[in-house]
Amino acid sequence: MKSSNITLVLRVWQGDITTLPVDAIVNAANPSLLGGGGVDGAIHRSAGPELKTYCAGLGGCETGQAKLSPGFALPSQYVVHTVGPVWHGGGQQEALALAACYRNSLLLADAEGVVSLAFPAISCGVYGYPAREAAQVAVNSLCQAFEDCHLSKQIWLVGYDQHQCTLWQEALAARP
Ligand code: AR6
Repeated sequence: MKSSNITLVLRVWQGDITTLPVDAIVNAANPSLLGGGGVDGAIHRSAGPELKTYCAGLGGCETGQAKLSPGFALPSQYVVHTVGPVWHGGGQQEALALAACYRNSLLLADAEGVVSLAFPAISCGVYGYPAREAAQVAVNSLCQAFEDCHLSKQIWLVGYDQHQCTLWQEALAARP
């Protein structure tokens, strides 16, 4: 049964997620898990080639799911790879898929003993999800999923730019 004295702290941080010395960072990957552009490219570059070799053995990842790897040369011990939905206008259950990314990433990290965890704005770059709506989905999903965690969490919501940080702050202010 869940202990009542575990705590959730959500904070916003601006910068390159690959520099954060947290237990785990989350990657906004694609279904191949073999790397790409955006934050995925940055994570693979910073982790080194061992990450791609390791990910090749993971068998890919479906949208909304999450898979774990070591961080290799990153300051973080782990990378949680998740695949966000491609935005098609909102009528293809994109919000459900995005919520699943945050939930499954958090629960996978919790099962591995992770306490400090950093998320980028999943799907808000190449995949085109409107960033304001995505931030609300993310914060709601994390707060709900924390109910099923066994360890306290310090979660960093990372914005690469100031605008994304403002959207994270607004979503936190409106959290349930
Ligand atoms: N640190 C923090 N945030 C970053 C960084 C970084 N180093 N680099 C970019 N962002 P995206 P997606 C932000 O496109 O939309 C890849 O090719 C960025 O400003 O990385 O989920 C994958 O392989 C944006 O707010 O991910 C997939 O094919 C957010 O990270 C596809 O892109 C997400 O942008 C996934 O697209």
